[in-house]
Amino acid sequence: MPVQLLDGRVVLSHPKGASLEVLLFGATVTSWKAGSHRDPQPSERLFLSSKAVLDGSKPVRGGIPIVFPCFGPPVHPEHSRLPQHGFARSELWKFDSVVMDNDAGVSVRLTLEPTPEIAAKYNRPFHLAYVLTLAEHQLSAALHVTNTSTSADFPTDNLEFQALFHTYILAPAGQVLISPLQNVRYYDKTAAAEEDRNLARVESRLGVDVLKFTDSVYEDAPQKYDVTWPGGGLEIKTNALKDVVIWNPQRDAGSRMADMEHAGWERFVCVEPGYVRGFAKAEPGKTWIGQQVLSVIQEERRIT
Ligand code: TA6
Repeated sequence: MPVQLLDGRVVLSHPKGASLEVLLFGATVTSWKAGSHRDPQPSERLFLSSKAVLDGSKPVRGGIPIVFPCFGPPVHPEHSRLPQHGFARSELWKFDSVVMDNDAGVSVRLTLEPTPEIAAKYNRPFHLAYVLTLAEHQLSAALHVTNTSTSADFPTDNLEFQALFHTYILAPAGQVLISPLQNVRYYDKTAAAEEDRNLARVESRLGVDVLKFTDSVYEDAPQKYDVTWPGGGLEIKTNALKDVVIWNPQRDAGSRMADMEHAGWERFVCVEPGYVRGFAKAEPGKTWIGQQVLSVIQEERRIT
């Protein structure tokens, strides 16, 4: 059964063994299993905390939460009533359709439209569609943001938003390197002083590690990344997601998170493609599409 609708989640099964699970809650991917040429046996590629809350009462700690319409604490006036990272990851999405089901891949579409609860905190007309496509060694996630405004009722017709895939990659945090980010401008959110958090820095490293508490927002980044470690890795390609966040809380911050399993910070790196510096815009009736494509790296790639 390539697509199964089970209690509040959708399970995709590729004919060659890969699989994907996504909760209707937040349209949160909670599992992606894929093999490689070297090791065809599918294995889990995403981190999901064993303490993650999956009953819809809070965002999921792990997998791929969707961040929309704001990243971090809201700064846009239209987002002032929203929680950190917006509402998309905390709302119940609808299963819309099976988009593709063949040997090339299995693809489904989930949707989210304004509910009274959403409108009470975010009074903008919008439509979200999320298209997930599972291939043998690859996962594509595409967020379609449509500005359904047809009138000039609002101060500005354009829909202004931020969007990001908060991807928890299962990886040995003590050995993982992310490249290429050398010479890219970034902002260090771990800095104590606000002025230091807002200070534009330039990455000097060939490969970025997360050996210490890391929360870095890279701006106008390459939109293609290798996340590698001895014996494994993922390649990430993106469209329209000009920025990327690298995050690992490490022990101090991680141990204070109620839904972070003990020493969970040792088992993942968050590599989060997004549009988070400034705001993406969709004109009335137009649709913006942000996509990430995760591929299992088939050969040894190390940054020397
Ligand atoms: O993407 C990094 C980040 O913004 C960190 O600052 C940290 O807050 C992380 O997201 C997790 O946020 P959450 O709201 O899911 O606990």
